[in-house]
Amino acid sequence: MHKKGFIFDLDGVIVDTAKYHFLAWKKLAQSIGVDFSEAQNEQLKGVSRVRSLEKILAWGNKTLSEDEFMKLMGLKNDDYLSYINKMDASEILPDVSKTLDFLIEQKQAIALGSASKNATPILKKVHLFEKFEAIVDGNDVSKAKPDPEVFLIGAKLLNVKPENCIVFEDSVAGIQAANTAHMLSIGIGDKTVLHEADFIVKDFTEISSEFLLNIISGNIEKTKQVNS
Ligand code: B16
Ligand code: MG
Repeated sequence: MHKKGFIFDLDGVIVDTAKYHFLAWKKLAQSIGVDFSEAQNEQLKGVSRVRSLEKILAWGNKTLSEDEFMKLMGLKNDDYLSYINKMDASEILPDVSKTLDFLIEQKQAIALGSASKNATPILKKVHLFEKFEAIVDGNDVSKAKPDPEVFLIGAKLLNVKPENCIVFEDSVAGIQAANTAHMLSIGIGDKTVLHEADFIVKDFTEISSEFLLNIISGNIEKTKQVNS
C-alpha cells in the first residue's frame, strides 16, 4: 500500500478564518493610525502573530515598546477570538470534509500544519479535530513559515518522509515552506498569488478523487524547483 502524508494548513484552507484575521488586524491597525491594503494583507497570511504585527508597524513607520507590542497582540487576539467563538461546522470550506474522509478511507496519514496558536480550539469548534492524526501549530514551532519546520515536524509525527508528503496551503509563505521541505505543494486560492505551487486550485471542489489517487500511487510528482 502507498502511504502518503497529507498536511493541511488551517486558516484559508480548512476554514476561512483569514477573513477574521484581516478584520481583527485592520481594526487594531486603525486604532494606532495605520492602514493597509488587501494586497498587503496577503503578506500576513500564514505568518506568525508577532511577525504580522511587526509588518503592520513597519508599514505605518511606527515603533512601540515591548509592553505596548504585547498589549496590542493581546487585543488583536481577543478580537479574533470573538469571531472564532461563533464558528461552527457550517464554516468548513467546500469539499474539505469530503477530501478528509476520502483520504481517511484510503488509509492515508493526515496532519495539520498551521502557524496559528488557536488551531486546536478552531478544529474543535468545527468538529474536525478527530480527523487528524497529528496537529502541529504555532505552539510547536520556533521558526515561522516560510521556514519548513512546521511541515517537517508534521511529516515526522506521521512517520512519512518529507518527499512523500503533500501540503495544502493558501499562503505564499506556506507554499515556499512546503517547497523547501521537498513536499508536493498544492495552492488553494488565486493562481497569480500562489504561482510557486506545484498545483493550484480555487478550492477543494476542484480536487477530484482521481487526482488524490494519482498522488497516492505516486503518479504525480513535484514540478517546481525547490528553494535553496
Ligand atoms: P494566531 P495558518 C496563520 O494560520 C494565519 O494564516 C496567519 O494570518 C496568522 O497570523 C497565524 O496563523 C497566527 O495565528 O494569531 O491564531 O496564532 O494559515 O498557518 O493556519
Ligand atoms: Mg493559511
